[in-house]
Amino acid sequence: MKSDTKPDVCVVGLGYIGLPTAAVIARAGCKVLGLDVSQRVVDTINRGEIHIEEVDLDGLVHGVVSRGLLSASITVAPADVFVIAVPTPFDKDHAPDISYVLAAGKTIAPVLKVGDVVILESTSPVGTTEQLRDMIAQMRPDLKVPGCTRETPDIAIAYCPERVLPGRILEELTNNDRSIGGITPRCARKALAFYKRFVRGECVTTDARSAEMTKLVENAYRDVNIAFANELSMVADRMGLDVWEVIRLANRHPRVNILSPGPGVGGHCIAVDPWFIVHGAPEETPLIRTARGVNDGKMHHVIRKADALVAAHPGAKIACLGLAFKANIDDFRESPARFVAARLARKYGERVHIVEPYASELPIEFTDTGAVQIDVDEALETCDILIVLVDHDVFRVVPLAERADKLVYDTRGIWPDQPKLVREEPDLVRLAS
Ligand code: SAJ
Repeated sequence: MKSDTKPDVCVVGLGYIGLPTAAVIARAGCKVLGLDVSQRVVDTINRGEIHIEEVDLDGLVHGVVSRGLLSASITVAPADVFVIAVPTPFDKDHAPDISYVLAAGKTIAPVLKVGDVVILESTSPVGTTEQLRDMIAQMRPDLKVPGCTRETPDIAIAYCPERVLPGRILEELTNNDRSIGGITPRCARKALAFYKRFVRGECVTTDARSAEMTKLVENAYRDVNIAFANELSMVADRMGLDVWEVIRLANRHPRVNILSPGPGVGGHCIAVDPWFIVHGAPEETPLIRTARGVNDGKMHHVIRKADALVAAHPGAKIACLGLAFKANIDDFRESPARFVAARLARKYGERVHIVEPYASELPIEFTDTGAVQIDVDEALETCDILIVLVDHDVFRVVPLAERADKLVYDTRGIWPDQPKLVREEPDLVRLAS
């Protein structure tokens, strides 16, 4: 890669991370080719449109596509820097599946040339970047690859995890600090020079394995801390206490900062990544494993409590507020709210009403349940019981006067002034236990 000119970049995988990343790199003036296996995705992007929702992404993609800086294809082409941002799911035994990463490596290997930089961004179990390197070495015996040669390698390979928060991706892609782990220090320096083109946050170099573990640790840390909050909420239910009040007071201690309980942990990162650590060191991870169990268990606790509440009020009209996996986004993947609402819809049918301002229609599992989608105003006018599953701002701002006579099960603690909360019905807590 010539240091004086802007590198041509190929981003493999145009999903929630790959597409915003490609767009931000293009905005920095690099010519970017986005690769995806879906022709539909490729066509959408080449029209200057997007297939995912993210704040301000539509305008950015439209701009860089129309300026000729970003294009998409299902066929690889030579570039100077390759950024791999493909999914790394796990199987039914929670074992990580890195086949998409290796498939991406297989795709780019034939076009690699001397001077190229390959960067893996996908959340990956420790050792994946080395496996990617081994695969490239196998496919391209003509290239000297880092860690496998005593001479100066022909290419650089590094791991640099994304750490952006859905809903704030564009801002965080630019402003967050980055950990850049090279297979060798030289690889890290090459990748660093690339990230410096579009990242304003600090870029810290390390080795590839440490960077892989860092990403997993960040999400496991959050999972464990959310589990603590969720466990407290179940203890508080048992004791008839308001967990929000207890947390508010405890957080006044200068060294205590308890997170917020909710209906469980959703999304595709925090509920997944801790398993990569557990899988790598099963004997040494009782805490991380237990936290996963607590957070999954919290969803079932909410289901039992909501079910007991609805069953105890025959004829009452129920509104489930929210389906998204967290506040103010339209992402419904792995969402505990969606799961809880669907369970109620299947059991109680037309008594159940779903309020989700970020969904134009209800997800497939609500079909034929009898449950219907209504807006928040109609819910406030017509429903007797409100079950708050997501802390969308549009719910948070509902004034007390409009909900004072409702029976509320608030799993997110958005209405601390609510007079009739479910926790005040001790029989329900007993039923839910
Ligand atoms: N949640 C709670 N209580 C809280 C905080 C979150 O119940 O106090 C729930 C949310 O409602 C949601 C889930 O946890 O269901 C996850 O939400 P989140 O906002 O904690 O995280 P994600 O999944 O949107 O993004 C995370 C972020 N990781 C960390 O904060 C350590 C993000 O920076 C990562 O880039 C992203 O995972 C990822 O891609 O790995």
